[in-house]
Amino acid sequence: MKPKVSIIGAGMTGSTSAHWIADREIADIVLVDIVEGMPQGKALDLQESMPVVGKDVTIVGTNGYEETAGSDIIIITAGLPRKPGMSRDDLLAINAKIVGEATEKTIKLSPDAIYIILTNPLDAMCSVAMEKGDLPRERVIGQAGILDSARMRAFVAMELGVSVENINCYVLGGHGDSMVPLTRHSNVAGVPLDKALPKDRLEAIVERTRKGGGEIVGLLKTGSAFYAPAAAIAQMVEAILKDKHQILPCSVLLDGEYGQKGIFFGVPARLGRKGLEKVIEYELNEEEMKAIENSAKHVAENLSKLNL
Ligand code: TXD
Repeated sequence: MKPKVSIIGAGMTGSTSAHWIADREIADIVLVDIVEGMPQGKALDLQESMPVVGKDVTIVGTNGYEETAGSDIIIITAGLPRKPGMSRDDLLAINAKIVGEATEKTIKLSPDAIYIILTNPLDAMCSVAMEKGDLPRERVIGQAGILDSARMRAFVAMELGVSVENINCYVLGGHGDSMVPLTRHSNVAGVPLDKALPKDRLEAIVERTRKGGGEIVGLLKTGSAFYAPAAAIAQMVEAILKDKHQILPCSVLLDGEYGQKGIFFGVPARLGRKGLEKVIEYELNEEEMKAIENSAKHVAENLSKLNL
């Protein structure tokens, strides 16, 4: 029997995650949404594409939760996305309610599931899921850092005309405009970014990375990014289900690492079959630590508004 992954919220990111996960042939998938017929329609359409791509995966769509029973992983994307002019934080109260309910309903039917959270504001929503599901730290992981790092990698690749596979970038911190792109730890085939690019070009790439989500929202006008966030989700799912012990930038609950405690925050995290295995701590200089503290302050402020 294949592992089972349930995705709560079958909108843009949810259904695209289903697509990327199905294409990796790593799990059967359940898509849940409150919109009648929509998850069923998307699941059936995706199921009908499987013969073409040659993948044996079952995809089910539903408006209820019964079908999610016994899931290995629950992915929560349910909630509202940003509209132009909105910050991720504007979504706080409404999405906290949605994520809280989705966690309470799913944990009853899948008591051992690992939760991957996508809904914004991301770091605060991870805290909501942990609290409502009474989950241990290992089993709640937020997706943000893979996306932010991938954006930076894409921009560097475009700038240098080099394969994306040669480019390693690490963006840490909260998933917001205060995120921390670590240029000193990022490199092109081993050459540090500050040696591979002129200072002004590197600064422009850092700035574009920080505003990367807003750039897409501004273009789409009716929603936010979905291909890249969903690809990131699929990478996390594979790292967990295949017990890869892969180090990926993810939002996890800190317990003293990077000088922070009690908040979900983007850090390099080693993922395996039990979820979070270890937080990797980089040696940071004073300037980088300051940027981390500033970003952590923002996440903590958001969290305090929720009264969890
Ligand atoms: O990197 C990241 N963390 C992010 C986060 C990248 C992209 C999107 N990010 C956030 O994910 C975004 O700001 C939103 O908070 C969520 C979902 O974004 P998406 O683009 O997928 O939004 P959609 O297309 O509107 O889909 C949301 C779906 C929609 O179909 C609703 O009907 C459904 O969520 N929804 C629910 N499903 C189940 N149960 C409940 N209660 C519910 N409420 C809404």
